[in-house]
Amino acid sequence: MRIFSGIQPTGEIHIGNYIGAIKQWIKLQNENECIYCIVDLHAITSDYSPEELKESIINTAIVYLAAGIDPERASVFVQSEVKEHTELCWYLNTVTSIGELERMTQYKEKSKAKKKRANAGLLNYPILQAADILLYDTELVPVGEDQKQHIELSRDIAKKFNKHFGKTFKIPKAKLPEKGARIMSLKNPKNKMSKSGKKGNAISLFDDPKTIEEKIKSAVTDTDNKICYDPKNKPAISNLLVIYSEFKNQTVKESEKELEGVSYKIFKEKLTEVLVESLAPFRKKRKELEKRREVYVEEILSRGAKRANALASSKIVEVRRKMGLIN
Ligand code: AQP
Repeated sequence: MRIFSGIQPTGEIHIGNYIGAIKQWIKLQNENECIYCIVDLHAITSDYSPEELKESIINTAIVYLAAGIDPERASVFVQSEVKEHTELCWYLNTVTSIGELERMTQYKEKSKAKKKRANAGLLNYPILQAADILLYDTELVPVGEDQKQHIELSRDIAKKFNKHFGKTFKIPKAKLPEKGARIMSLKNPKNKMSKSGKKGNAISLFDDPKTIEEKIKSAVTDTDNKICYDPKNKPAISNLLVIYSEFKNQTVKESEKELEGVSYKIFKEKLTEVLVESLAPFRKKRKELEKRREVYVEEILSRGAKRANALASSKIVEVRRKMGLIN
């Protein structure tokens, strides 16, 4: 199967991004044709510093590789290096209604924070995402739960285009992890763990042991001292329990059994230990990759872009032809 997914180079990648997206990517790369993109054109819809963007793009590539993406099995590339993404985005604009875009939760949340100053890119973001996905005849899109609505819209856009211009695009499906599709903030379990969230809300993939310990120590818990999975009544502990289970590679049921009768204090110590141990190889790998960023990492991105370009350029010819444009 053809798989496509991406992450924005907008900050420190956290364990929510890992559990929701990257962990799935790693599993899928063994038996599928995987394309993992660094979506820099999405990132520029938020406030950003042009001086820091390039650095952030390469850092995101390093995260992919350090976390376990194998460039021999998957193509890793930067979105803006394949121009067909923006070209297809324009074509798809013409089959997408403004009403559909205004209904998107992410747009509503992000534009609310901006009041009247929200840029048009924020509204059109899901069309570019649809272009990213449809350009590669993608069948599966491994993402966290927050992106489910955008993938639904990509499906609708593809169906509309196909109806109008004849069968052109595959209809992609979102793939969410069974558990951990929405890892919550350590500071407030009602909010999603996020790169742009409150300080201490997220654990970065490269946090050092001391930082992990401090963040887990100050993570909010629920009343009473029982460790069980009950997201409605015990959202904070349920969230920590999911994180614990994901890094121990065991089911939540198995974790509940293991932690029966254990206090919150001891649970937090155990969680810290598991995170420190699990994230240590990522820190080590990143250190090695940092030294090779100019040659090795950039070479991987350039190879990935070539491969993506080959697929994208033949698809865009088909799209232009179907739309009656001159090739
Ligand atoms: N808390 C989360 N739990 C599970 N999955 C998550 N994802 C994000 N947060 C969680 C998944 O990670 C992938 C990449 O996300 P993105 O870079 O496109 O941006 P995002 O969803 O907007 O992530 P952040 O961390 O919340 O960034 P900011 O703060 O910049 O908006 C996606 O598959 C997403 O579902």
